[in-house]
Parts: sequence; structure tokens; C-alpha cells
Amino acid sequence: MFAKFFRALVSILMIISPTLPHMFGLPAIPSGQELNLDERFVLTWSDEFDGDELDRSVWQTEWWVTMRKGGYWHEDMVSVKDGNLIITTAYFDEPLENYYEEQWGDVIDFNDYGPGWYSACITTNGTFEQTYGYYECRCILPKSSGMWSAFWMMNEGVFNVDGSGKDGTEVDIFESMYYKDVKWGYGDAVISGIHYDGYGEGHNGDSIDKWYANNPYEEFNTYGLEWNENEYIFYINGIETGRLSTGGVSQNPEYLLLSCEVAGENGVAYADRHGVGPIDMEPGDTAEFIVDYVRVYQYK
Ligand SMILES: [Ca+2]
Ligand SMILES: [Ca+2]
Repeated sequence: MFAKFFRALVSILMIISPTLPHMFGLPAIPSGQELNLDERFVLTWSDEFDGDELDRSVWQTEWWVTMRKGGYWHEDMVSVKDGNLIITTAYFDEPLENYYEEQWGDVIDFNDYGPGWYSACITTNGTFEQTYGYYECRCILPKSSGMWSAFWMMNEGVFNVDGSGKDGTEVDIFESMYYKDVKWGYGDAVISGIHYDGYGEGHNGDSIDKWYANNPYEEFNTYGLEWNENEYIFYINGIETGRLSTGGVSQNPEYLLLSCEVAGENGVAYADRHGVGPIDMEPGDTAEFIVDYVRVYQYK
């Protein structure tokens, strides 16, 4: 009954104004400016994932070998085939091997792996970063509630608490966490947002709320960020969703990340404080985050 009512409400609100549903906390259809990519930008870097393995000269996994919320990140969960990067999420009864304990165990405080949900994060930290421009990922989202995929950016300055995001900001170009959330009509929506001044008491951030993609768990969509010294502009399929400049826009180069996370804590999956989860897959099930490309552009 509620589901029917809210779906009807969203439909009516969208006819009146595409962004009006946000007044009620509901997702909206992207309706802002068109990107005009070729007119305004020139390609500076890309990975089309055309080979048969991850390009290790660009993407790192070893600094993100760790327990991560309700699961673990491990590079074995990353593969490249048929022109796509695939980050798989799956359950293992036996912990996967930590390839880096011996090499860097004295330097990095590795969490021990346990039985549980394994996924991965890959990053260009130390190999590629850029200031300003346009950043786009074309992908199909992993089909499970209780977890989320993301295309995001970071800079070490994110941890510097100075009341500003200008020294570095985590920019979440998209995060998917609403699969199967049909009750409120969130199912095909993603969110975008920013975080700065660390992740403790000084933490600050903002979000542009939820926006619909086109059947994103079955079909490719593009998720993009335009970034200049004045604002962040987010896009889905080349149509603007929203803008942020809260706290001051990052003026420093940022590196890229692609990741999947399982809601929970200390490697145990359960519903997190945002109400995401618990993961609804059973051991033996898998979910795939499929990425056709990552492309980076600069203003002409
Ligand atoms: Ca700061
Ligand atoms: Ca590709």
C-alpha cells in the first residue's frame, strides 16, 4: 500500500517538477545542464580495461588490503575481462591470503583477514592525480542490498582539519546503496556527496541527495563529476544532477578510487547507521561491479 502510494507520489511530483521529489526526500530524475563533453573538455587520461588483467602501473590495490566495514578488501576480487573491470563481492569461509604482511607488515597495520565477505578497492594513489576537469565512469552496479559500489576521489589533505575543504576533499561521484529498496522508490537511485576535515569530530560534508539512473543494476550508465575552483557539478549520463561548493572546493590534485563495500563493522556484516544492509546475499552468491571505463578530461 505504502509502496504504491509513494511511487504514485513520485510520479506526480516529477511531472510537476523533476527536482520536487527531493522536498520529500525522494529520488529525482537528472534534469540540469547538458555536459557538452567534446565542446568543453579534452581527454587527459583513461583506462578502457581492454587487457586481460588490471594495469598495475596505474591501479594500486596493496594500500587497501584491509578489513573494511562489514567485510574485507582483497585484490583477488579484481579482474579484467571482455573490456571491463570487474570487482566481485563473495563470501569465503577461509580467510584469503594476505600477500603483503611479510613485505610491509612493519610499516602498515594490516587487519587480519577472517571468514566473511570479500570485495575490493583499486586506486590511482601515487600514480595518477589531477586538479579540476571532468571525471567519468561507465558501469553496471552490483546487485545486492547491504553493500555499495562507488567511484570517488581522495587527497591526503582530506584529513587536515582546518574548517575548509580547499586543502582536499573526498568527492563521492556516485555511491549505490539502494538495490531492492523499492518501498520508497529508491531502488534505481544513487547519491553523490563530499567529505572534508577528516572523519572524526572535525568531519564535515554535504550531499546532493538521490538521483535516478536508467536500470543501473542491469545496464551501463555514466556517472560524472565536473570540478572547477568554484564548484562540483555531478552528472548522470551527461545530464546534471546537482552542484556542491560547501566548505570551499578542493584546490589540490585528487586521485581516483573504485570500490565496493559491505555494510557492517569489524568484518561483520550488518545494517549500518544509515540503515544500509544487512547484505542479502548468501554464501555462494556473488555480486559484480562492472566498469567499462574510467576517463578523465581537462577544460579546454
Ligand atoms: Ca580541511
Ligand atoms: Ca571498456
